Amino acid sequence: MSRLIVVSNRVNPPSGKGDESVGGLAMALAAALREYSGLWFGWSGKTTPEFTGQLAMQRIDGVTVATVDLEEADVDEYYNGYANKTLWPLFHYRQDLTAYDRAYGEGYERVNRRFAETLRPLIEAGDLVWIHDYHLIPLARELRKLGVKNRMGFFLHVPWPAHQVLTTLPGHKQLVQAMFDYDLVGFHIAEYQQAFEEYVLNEAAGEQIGPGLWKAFGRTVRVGAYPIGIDAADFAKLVRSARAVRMRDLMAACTVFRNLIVGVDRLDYSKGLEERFIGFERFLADNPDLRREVLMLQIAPVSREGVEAYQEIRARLDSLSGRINGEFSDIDWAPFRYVNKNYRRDELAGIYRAGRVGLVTPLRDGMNLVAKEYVAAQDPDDPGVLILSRFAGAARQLTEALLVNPNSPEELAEALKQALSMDKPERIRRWQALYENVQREDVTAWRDAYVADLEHIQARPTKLAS
Ligand code: GDG
Repeated sequence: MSRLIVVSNRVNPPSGKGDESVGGLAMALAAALREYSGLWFGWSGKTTPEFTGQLAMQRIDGVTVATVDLEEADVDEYYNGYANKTLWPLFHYRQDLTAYDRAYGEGYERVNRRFAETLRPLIEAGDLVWIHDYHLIPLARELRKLGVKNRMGFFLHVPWPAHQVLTTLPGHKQLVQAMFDYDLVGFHIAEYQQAFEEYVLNEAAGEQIGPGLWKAFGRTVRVGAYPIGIDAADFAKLVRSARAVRMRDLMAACTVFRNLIVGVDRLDYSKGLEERFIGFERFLADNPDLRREVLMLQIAPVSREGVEAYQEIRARLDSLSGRINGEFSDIDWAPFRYVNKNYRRDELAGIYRAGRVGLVTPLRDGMNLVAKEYVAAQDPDDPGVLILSRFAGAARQLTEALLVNPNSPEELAEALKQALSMDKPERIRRWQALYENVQREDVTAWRDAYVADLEHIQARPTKLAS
């Protein structure tokens, strides 16, 4: 088995002490690396007055991690800038929030160069290099410039947008060209892969030269869909843990004679939180008879606070949650609990289990692991109902959820009503189909499928005559 080097912007394997960072990528990579004698490289999350390329190496929970500090300008232009103010909103179809600032693009290129120079000495012959997400698209190109011939793969955790959207980005061609320095490019679902292929056909005069094999810019790259999953076995253990059971009991005590509707999301505009709150408000307005029978709990730990759009959405959610409780609460009862705290994973498992309804309604989401965690946490004899946005990648797999358009308050309100009145046999039937998928297509299956494909690519494609 080749050694695996995983690269992502942030390197944060769970410490095992319950103080995990929030985010799907960290969860998935930690699980993926556990079985490989490998290395995880990325930014430490810290800044230094001047970039030195000094590596900090440590072992965390069985994983060797190597991190490097960045300059403040790097964080502004690369992380907060090009990654989170340009590519993140654009790839989630939020052109209204996309900053097209040349300095951000320059910072992005600079940091990818710096990462390449720092990582280069750690790469040995035969290593597989697996680079993750939109922060690091040009990293293979920079490593190739430094003479790295190893097999290198890229996996995109967010959606790949339609080519009409991508072409609004100045420098889009350069970005896509950089993907041809990889041997394998992976997406969550076929829809994103097809959007990439359409770009290659329409904008790069590329051609398909075999199944999943594309030629453009004088190079070839293999592309494929690899739907990410959760560590289902680990989650099953978490649900049985003492903390999870206590949390479930606590939630049950808070909802005597009431049904719990639960949402858990990083506080991000892509997650459809405003639309979800408005949908719940509509449900309360349309169903006076059911109102007192529900409690909605939304957990939304804050993220990316250095980006204005996140400060703005936080303020809007504060005001919306206040409005809903102000409008519908009684002296002995309030319909909505909105919490910005970060919970331990075992506690989250207990909260999911207590939820009669899991409300997962992003406007766009590469995959969405919360939907899968909610399913994994349910009681097989009395499971809750998953309401899922059709615009989450997970909707392609979790087809027995109640699939909704998250932009429609009416659809959300109707789905809530349907979920709350669903009889037990139907809940069990739907849940069994969902759980079968969550177990089968788990994080191990994802990692194994991707790494096997990368390993089977013989050598780096040579430059073709175009
Ligand atoms: C990106 C893509 C794709 C949430 N609150 C707490 C907490 N979380 C954990 C959840 C889940 C993770 O964060 C969120 O994962 P998602 O997949 O839902 O979303 P993103 O962070 O946006 O992830 C996404 C993913 O990458 C993987 O490819 O699915 O589409 O956007 O695991 O449980 N964890 C803890 N406390 C919290 O309060 N400990």
